Amino acid sequence: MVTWTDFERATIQDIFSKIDYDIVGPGALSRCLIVYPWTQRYFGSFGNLYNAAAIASNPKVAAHGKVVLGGLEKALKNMDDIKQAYADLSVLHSETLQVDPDNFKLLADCLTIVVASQLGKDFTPEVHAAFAKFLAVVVAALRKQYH
Ligand code: HNI
Repeated sequence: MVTWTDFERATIQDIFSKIDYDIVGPGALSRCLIVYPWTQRYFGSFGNLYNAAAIASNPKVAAHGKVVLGGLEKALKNMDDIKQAYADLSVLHSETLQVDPDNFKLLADCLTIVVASQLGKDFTPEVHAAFAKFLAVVVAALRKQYH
């Protein structure tokens, strides 16, 4: 069971209230596909992922980036039991999509970079630590079905 301080709870809520989902979701997913090109293998139906420009302007990547953020919002709304909230997502990623779970951390790192660039000076070390903890719990919940 994960415990959250009041600061962490307030900070995570605050981050999500400040970020633009239409920028962060697509930005993080396209960054992940560009920087870690092996992650492209799961998105064979998304069409042209030939180079960075193609990935950044691919509408399916953008749409799926927003879906991923919708997934994070589910974690936000269920902070006291993210594992349970993510049970189906974990089964989907492990058994149906067969995503290598190491990739979750890579996408989480890309999300951190894009959120940091959105928040600017508000992304203090304390805010970074709270967001890193949130993403670590999300990644652990996604990995649950793999154990
Ligand atoms: Ni992921 C589908 C959330 C990491 C590959 N993913 C989803 C869906 C959500 C989601 C939500 C939609 C589920 C549904 O339709 O019911 N994915 C998340 C979250 C993370 C994550 C919150 C980590 C922060 N997914 C990853 C990673 C990969 C990945 C790292 C591959 C590298 N996900 C997929 C694929 C699909 C998917 C592939 C199906 C896409 C489609 O539409 O065909």
